[in-house]
Amino acid sequence: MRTKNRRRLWTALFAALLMALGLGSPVAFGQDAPVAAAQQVLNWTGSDDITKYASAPTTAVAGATTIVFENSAATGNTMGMPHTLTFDTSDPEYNNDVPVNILANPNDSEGGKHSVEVTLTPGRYRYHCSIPGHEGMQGILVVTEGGGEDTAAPETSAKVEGQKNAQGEYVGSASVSVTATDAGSGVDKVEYAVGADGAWQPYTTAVVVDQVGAHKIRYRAS
Ligand SMILES: [Cu+2]
Repeated sequence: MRTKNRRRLWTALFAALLMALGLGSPVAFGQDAPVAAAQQVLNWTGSDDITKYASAPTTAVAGATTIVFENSAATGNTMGMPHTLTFDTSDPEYNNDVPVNILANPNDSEGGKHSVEVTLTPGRYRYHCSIPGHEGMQGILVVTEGGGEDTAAPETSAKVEGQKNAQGEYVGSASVSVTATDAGSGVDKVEYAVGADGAWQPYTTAVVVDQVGAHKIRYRAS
């Protein structure tokens, strides 16, 4: 079983910008570390039926994946019958790079629930139950490209514009513009939030702040 963990492709960059209107402190901002998306989990289940899996995924995206196969009373197996989740690694028509072969029985040491870590690649995988007489338990899993190999967060920056007084404070109003670029897969979206706990909103145009006081504008891009 391969256990190589490829980091998922979606990354985000968070940053915050502090600005002062009328009274307050000078502009400052900081950045948090990129955040990786949760790993993909695929679930198969077995029951008393020897003609098909009780449930099985049909599609997935390429990359690090947890495969879970449960064959227990909870998934409809009341007879203590074993099943396997076996990926075909011999037919050249399908991907053969993930040698999953899980035998699960409601009465085994795991209570019939097993999981393995794999790395899926784009293409089609054929899986089946290898117990004699269970040939009907089979299917195809279609794996698509997971959005490229871009693991670098976008470059983001923010700029405050407006008229300032002698103390460096903005007078009347200030306009905050955010830019984001990404040399890899490109920028998916740019968002901003007003205040330390304001809701994230899509960024489309410069944000105008016209309330007196110190303001924190957060921004991020993925
Ligand atoms: Cu079976």
